[in-house]
Amino acid sequence: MKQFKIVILLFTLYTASVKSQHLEDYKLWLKYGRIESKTVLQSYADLVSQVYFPADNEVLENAKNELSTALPNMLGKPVAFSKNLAESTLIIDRYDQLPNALQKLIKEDVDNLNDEGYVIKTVAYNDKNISLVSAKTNIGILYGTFRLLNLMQMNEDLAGVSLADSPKIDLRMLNHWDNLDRSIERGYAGFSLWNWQKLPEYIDQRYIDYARANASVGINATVLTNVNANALVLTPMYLEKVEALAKVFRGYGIKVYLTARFSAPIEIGNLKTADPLNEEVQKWWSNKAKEIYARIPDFGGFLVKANSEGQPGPQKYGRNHVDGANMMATALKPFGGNVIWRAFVYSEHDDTDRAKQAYDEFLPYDGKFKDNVVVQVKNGAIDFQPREPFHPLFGALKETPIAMEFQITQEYLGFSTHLVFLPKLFIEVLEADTYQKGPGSTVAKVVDGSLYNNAISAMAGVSNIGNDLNWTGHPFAQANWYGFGRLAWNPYLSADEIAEEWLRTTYSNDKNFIEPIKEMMLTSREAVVNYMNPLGLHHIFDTGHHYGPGPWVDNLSRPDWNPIYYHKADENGIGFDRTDTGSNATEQYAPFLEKKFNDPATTPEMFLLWFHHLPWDYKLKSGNSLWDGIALKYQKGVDQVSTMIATWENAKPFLTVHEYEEVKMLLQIQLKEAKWWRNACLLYFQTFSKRPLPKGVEQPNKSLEEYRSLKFPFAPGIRPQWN
Ligand code: BDP
Repeated sequence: MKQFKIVILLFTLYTASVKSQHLEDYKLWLKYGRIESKTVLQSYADLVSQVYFPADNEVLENAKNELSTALPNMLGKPVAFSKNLAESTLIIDRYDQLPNALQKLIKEDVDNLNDEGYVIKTVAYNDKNISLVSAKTNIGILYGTFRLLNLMQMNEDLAGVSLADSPKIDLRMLNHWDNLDRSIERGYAGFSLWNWQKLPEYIDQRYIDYARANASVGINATVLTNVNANALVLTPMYLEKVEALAKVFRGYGIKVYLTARFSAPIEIGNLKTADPLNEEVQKWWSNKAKEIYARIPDFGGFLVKANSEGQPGPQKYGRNHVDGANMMATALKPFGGNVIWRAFVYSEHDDTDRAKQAYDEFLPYDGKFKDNVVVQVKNGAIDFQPREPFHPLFGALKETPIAMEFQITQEYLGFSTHLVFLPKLFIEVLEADTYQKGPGSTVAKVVDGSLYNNAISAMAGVSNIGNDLNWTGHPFAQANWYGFGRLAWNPYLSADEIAEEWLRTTYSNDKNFIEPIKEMMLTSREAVVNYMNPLGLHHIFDTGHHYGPGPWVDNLSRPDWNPIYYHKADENGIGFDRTDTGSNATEQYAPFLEKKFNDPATTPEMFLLWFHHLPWDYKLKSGNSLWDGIALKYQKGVDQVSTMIATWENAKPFLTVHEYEEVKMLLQIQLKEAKWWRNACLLYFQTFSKRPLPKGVEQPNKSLEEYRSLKFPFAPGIRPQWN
């Protein structure tokens, strides 16, 4: 009997620990684990021995709560809050509240901050060193508090800290492609967080934790609904629910936006038209704005996908994007709201190269939008591929604020089963030089508004968040949410810094763990390019769901939905000729780049087949033929995943069983799928190249027919009914 009890006890303890390990995933990079180093612990204990933190509003209370939860976890004892500023060792307060003597000590730093920035500084005050977190605004204090905790999680030496930081981009937004039925278009981490049925009464703890996580990296806006929009979200029944979410998020400096379906006046307003020049329609939108702002005074505005992939828009009435966007902008203007108008357009009635269409359509509108309109452009001209040259509208639109749209959810990068560190991709685009105002006109400078002095700057990321226990499906996909937020705050950060911060706060501060795992993260993006879309290949994904390879697909209703449109493989060679002998998409870039991209010899090889159709025996820089080069890249991608597996195995001693196992299993899937990509693509392209696989490339173990016959009717994230 006694033995039996012990077994039960052990089992209970075991299941409890497994459960709590899973719950660790939920905490994201805000784990606040106990600090192990005795010296660090002591120095932090001194730092926080008495904390002055008056909190007289919700944002400050949230900051103070974060501190009250985090510090005891990290330091092992409760926080000693004090009302006595003079005796405190850590002072967290708004600048305008500080005594003059303290203000003087940080005046210069504070003067240089913008409204969301903060200062963290050690200063000599009353004959002793104290630490100060200050800002011009409450939200600055919240960001400063999160940063302090972040530095502590990384065991940074805070003794002489002097740091002043402000976000470089105004709107740092997540775009949720969440539907009202809680499915998520291109979502791979479960269902939508927004539980519409239980709202507005039931406030899920997840809403709060979502807001905390966002605020901790500076994300300050969220679009709750899918760009393929449903007008119902604009009806009173849903607005009441949106209001409840906005109330939670407000306390963390996050503004709510909604997607606005262009035909909403017809669908929910009983009007006969949605013509933007019709007075009734204009009045309807103005009233709608008024109704929303009555509930949500800090409502951010609308995100609109119009006349794109079947979505309604102004063109139905013979009007254009400017008419549509400005009509909504007029409605929102009195309340301070913005219109984020997407430029993701390409038409089935236009046989121009799809990569050219958005530029052709939007460039003539430059300078014509109202001042509360931002045009949102995807990072590349096609569609969130593993690698694309930057979208030519960046730098070309000179008088229109242009928002960067990245995709954090991995629609084209292995869903939530592949470990791919996306900041590498984001930074490659941000660092690209547009040359539109001479050398150094980087995409980052366009996006942060500094190149053309735009009044609003914005960066959006299509969210990878769902109701999976770990939020993002793959534990390492959390790093992509984190990294997006960090880059939206500061688009000049390096991938190395971001990976290191995330690893330290999520897993461990041990160098022996961090270095190899960081390396694994940093190479993971190139690996996925290699095993999916090497040398500039793109959009060769299987139909609809985009799960796995489908380079052979040629039967979709629109030519530009078919992979064969993009790779153009034939017996003579492979690639899309976008030079002056082909679609001439190169002319949309600044002359320096146009020239460079027109010549295969000066085109970076990573974009070779994006811009050129080349013979199979074209000689690459390595000396290999194009065919051999493609095959070797596919093999390299597979080998890189094998290396990732070995690296992860070596990290086992630093990980809990759960942490180790979950990523190990996912990496096995990634390896299987990398091989699938390699085999399927090479077998298919070989039908044109008619050449053997070069030495070093593994022979596929299945036939092309077997790969072609695979069907995935239930692949996740597939488009539901769009209406
Ligand atoms: C494509 C997605 C589709 C989105 C579209 C968009 O496949 O689900 O609706 O982008 O961004 O990549 O509007």
